[in-house]
Amino acid sequence: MAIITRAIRDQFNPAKLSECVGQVEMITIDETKAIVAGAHDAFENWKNTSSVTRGEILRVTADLLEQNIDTVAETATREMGKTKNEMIGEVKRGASILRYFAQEGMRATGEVLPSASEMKILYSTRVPLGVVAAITPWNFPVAIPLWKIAPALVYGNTVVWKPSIEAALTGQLIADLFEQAGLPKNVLNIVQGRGSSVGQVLLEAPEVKAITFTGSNGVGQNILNTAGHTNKKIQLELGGKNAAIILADADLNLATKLTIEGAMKQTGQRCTATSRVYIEEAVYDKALDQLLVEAQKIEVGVTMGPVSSQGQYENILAAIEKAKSEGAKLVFGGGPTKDQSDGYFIDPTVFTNVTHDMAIAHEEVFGPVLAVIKVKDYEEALRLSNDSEFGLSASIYTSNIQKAFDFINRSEVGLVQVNDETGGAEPQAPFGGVKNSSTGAREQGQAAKEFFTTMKTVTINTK
Ligand code: UN1
Repeated sequence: MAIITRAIRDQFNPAKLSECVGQVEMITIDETKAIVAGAHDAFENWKNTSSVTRGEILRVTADLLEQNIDTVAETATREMGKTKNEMIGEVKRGASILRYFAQEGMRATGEVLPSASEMKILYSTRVPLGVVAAITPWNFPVAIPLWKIAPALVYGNTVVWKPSIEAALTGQLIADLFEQAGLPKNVLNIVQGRGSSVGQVLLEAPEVKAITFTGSNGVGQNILNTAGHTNKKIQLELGGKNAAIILADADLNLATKLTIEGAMKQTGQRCTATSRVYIEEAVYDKALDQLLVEAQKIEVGVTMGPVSSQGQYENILAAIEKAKSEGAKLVFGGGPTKDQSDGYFIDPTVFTNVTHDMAIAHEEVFGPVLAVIKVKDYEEALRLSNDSEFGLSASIYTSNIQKAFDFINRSEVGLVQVNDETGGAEPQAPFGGVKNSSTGAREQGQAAKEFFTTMKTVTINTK
């Protein structure tokens, strides 16, 4: 028997770098290929299993997830740094995603259509694709995997899942829960390893019929370069540079509270995070004061966790330095948290005097950094907010219903919020963006079936 040597990775706590929280065994390229082949073999049986039964397994997984909420949340907190409170919220979200898609197993899969011929019965139905590769990030180690895996499974696909190596221990717990819930062997397969090796196998494998990915634009581009010319379906959820607009007639308490929350929640590590705010000049000074009061309330190490890794830490600090060197004015935070030197802690950071050409106004930071920009009026705010390569999410804070509807119509994003923060996603609602933020069908809600199934049209001649 061949001896397999697997690389071992030590996982460290980003809040306390001396603490090793576990080890991850990385699988080899050959093992990955064998797993993909196994998922391909398992497809036939799974596809022919009643969707009601498939849904029931998701429901049981939801129950198990809730029973294990503390372990899952704690593991994620220790390996990627999100606070325990944020993780508890995310695990609950994970359970509701599973429950929503469990119900899909009982919903209609098509339509009966009239035919031009009296003799014919015509209907459409949805069928699964085959093996789906799910490649997921560390920033939502439970919710994002589940909002890909749950619809993939309930619609009858088998899945090979590569979680980010930075959330590998949490990934293993989730995969184990599906197994405990009774998912047949090889239907969901977790593969632990680097994108450049294990991930690449998934992109190239002929058995893989669809790739769903959430992460950086760079990796998204590699997926398109590798698989874009094949007939694999591709769904990419990438970056954002989400804007909030605060108009003079806004409820400033609400607007400033939610803008800081939108920017700093999860240490700014959400593709939906608020990263620039345009404030009408009539209320600029007052709104800025209130933003800073809100920022002051954040307790780094308590209500705001560290950033997830050394790479994140260095990139965010470099973006802060660049903003300073380009002439933005630092009015809050601006570097590592002084008394928290044993982890990757960065102070919530706010810049003013930001001009549209500065990197901080248009490049994604993926950290706790907010750019504040004064505008003459709504039209200027709308124009600047739309002038971005990204188009994921945007917020407007106003009490003027015409302006709110105008913004709903004219903002170039996939998710638009009125008097609410830029982030958040409910399982029953479609999620995704336009421009460089997303490629392919929307995630979640009824939109998920666009990606995870294909249609079959059936004609029966009764004559
Ligand atoms: C949220 O805002 O709660 O990676 C969800 C991300 C997004 C999900 C955001 N795909 O941050």
